[in-house]
Amino acid sequence: MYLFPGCIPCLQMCSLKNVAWAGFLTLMMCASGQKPLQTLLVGVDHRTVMSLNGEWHYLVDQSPGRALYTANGEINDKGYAMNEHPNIVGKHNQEYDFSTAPTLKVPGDWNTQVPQLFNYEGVVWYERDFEAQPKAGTRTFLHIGAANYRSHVWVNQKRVCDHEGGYTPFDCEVTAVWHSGSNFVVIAVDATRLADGIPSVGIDWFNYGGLTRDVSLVTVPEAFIDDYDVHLTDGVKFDPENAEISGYVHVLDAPAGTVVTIEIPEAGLKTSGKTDSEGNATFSMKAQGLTLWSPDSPKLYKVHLSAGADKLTDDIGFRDIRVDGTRILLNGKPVFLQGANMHAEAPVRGGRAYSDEDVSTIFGYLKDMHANFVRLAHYPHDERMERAGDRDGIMIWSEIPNWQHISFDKPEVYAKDVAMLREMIRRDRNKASVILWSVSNETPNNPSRTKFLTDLANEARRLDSTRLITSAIIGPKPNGMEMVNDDPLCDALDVIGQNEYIGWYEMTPEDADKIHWTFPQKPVVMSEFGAEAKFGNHGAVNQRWTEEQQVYVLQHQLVMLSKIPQLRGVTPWILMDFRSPTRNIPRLQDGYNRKGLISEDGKKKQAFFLFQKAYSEHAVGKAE
Ligand code: GCB
Repeated sequence: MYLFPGCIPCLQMCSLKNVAWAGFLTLMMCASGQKPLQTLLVGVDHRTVMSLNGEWHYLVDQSPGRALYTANGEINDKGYAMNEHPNIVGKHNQEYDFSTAPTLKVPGDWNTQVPQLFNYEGVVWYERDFEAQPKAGTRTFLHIGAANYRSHVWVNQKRVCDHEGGYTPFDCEVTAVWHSGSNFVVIAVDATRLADGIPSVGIDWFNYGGLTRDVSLVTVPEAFIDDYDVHLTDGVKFDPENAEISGYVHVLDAPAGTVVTIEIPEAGLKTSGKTDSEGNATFSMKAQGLTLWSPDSPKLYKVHLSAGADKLTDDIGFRDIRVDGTRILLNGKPVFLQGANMHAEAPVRGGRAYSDEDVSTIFGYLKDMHANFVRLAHYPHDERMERAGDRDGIMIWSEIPNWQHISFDKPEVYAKDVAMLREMIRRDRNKASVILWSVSNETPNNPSRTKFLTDLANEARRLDSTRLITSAIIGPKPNGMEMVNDDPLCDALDVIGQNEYIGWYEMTPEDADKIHWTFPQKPVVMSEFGAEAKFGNHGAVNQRWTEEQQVYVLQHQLVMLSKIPQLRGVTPWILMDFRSPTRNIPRLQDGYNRKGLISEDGKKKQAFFLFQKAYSEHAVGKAE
């Protein structure tokens, strides 16, 4: 979500009448009077960019951001952002110097790079010099894949943007502030958890701070393609005989009537359209004989887009996903989702996942397990994950970090949520692998939360009608052996996600055999269940933290799951052990949530093989 200079107080000051995105933008304008930055470039990983990955100098701010925030909470533009250097002779001036400061690798969290910063959740200042040769007739954006949690960006001492949200990309225009020769960028990243943040302060994962994903400079023509949506038209029914590809190409700052072309040579398709006064060109074209994307055949087509001087080629798959009663249909065929949950943590290396290698290791585990699905908990992961899902045929659940307790009664928090939802959808709407947008995880069942998340689910549907909307629900409390999910949030969902920890946090493993579930008549994905075990810790099935007990709990879960007629997917919690500062049993947890089927250093526990076998035999549930 973009913030503008002066807009943090604005979030509290302004009255919010319309909480939709447009209203949010109005809100952002009201204090600063500035036009909000709306650019969020789609498909950056398919453009030629100048990478700014690598070593960045850094300074650690005194908590809670002494150099970043003024006494009244505004952003200090005259401090470290100036990137001045101390006088060694002569008049005393500054007492910092980026040029001789130590460096951090970008992308990367600071926690796993500098031992002293392991638990640091405050402000770190990053600085990097770069050479540039701006070309006339072009515009350039600094693209930041993700920075956790709030970021403030200056180029050559001018603030170019501010952003809140740790897991989605943003772009800051530098055209007016950079020049030929040597330039510098300073970014202050504040990882402080906020009561009104998303997520809020209490989380069961590690709050890695920093510039955690790729950073690059993207140069585009003056009018350029900033957003597009190319999908198989989702008509009232799936009808491959009359297949059609439709969508839009948005050309920012294009004069109305700019010609846009969309070409898919391998499918023999080409069409063109003209932008309207908003820069939007919609299109649709008949597309018979397409090879549709599916896990068995993850076919991607090269899609060439061009508009005026700008062009871009993306790899896009076409598929239809919909719900029919309690079934999930992929390309008209019932599908059962065999998956696992995953946090964005790098196998073996540890820390935030950001590289091709991290992603290929994770997808290697999923393939080895015979999974066709992954729930990317609890926030959008690196875009490489969706790209890998597209290539490898793994369907994806993508979620925004509405985790448990959020300030559901605050309109400004809703506005932030809509912005994050929009950023998530915008980045990944062209990825065939993404089949589910999740609006939340385990939120308390009360009227303000239900209204908030129902509105958000409807907003997601409005933004993207080609996917299914879900949420991971927690509760009900067992009534004897009866579990009745009557959460009103289910009304707003296409697919119900259900979390439960029978046999671990509640009841006994054997109780699971006797449990009877009742759900609204919709498809259900059992989105979390599990038990903790330390790899290599062995013992009896009633001995906590052993691999044997983890398997025992999961075996009983499988008995229970096989009796839920509308079960259409499972994602055990979790593929890999992950860091969580709330998990503090020495020698067993040591700061890790140990419900992984695989340890953080890549060792497969017995539970992994339980699922590997069950999934290879398609033994967990039925597609219809
Ligand atoms: C949950 C949460 C997840 C936790 C997990 C656990 O219900 O959704 O974020 O990590 O339980 O291990 O307790």
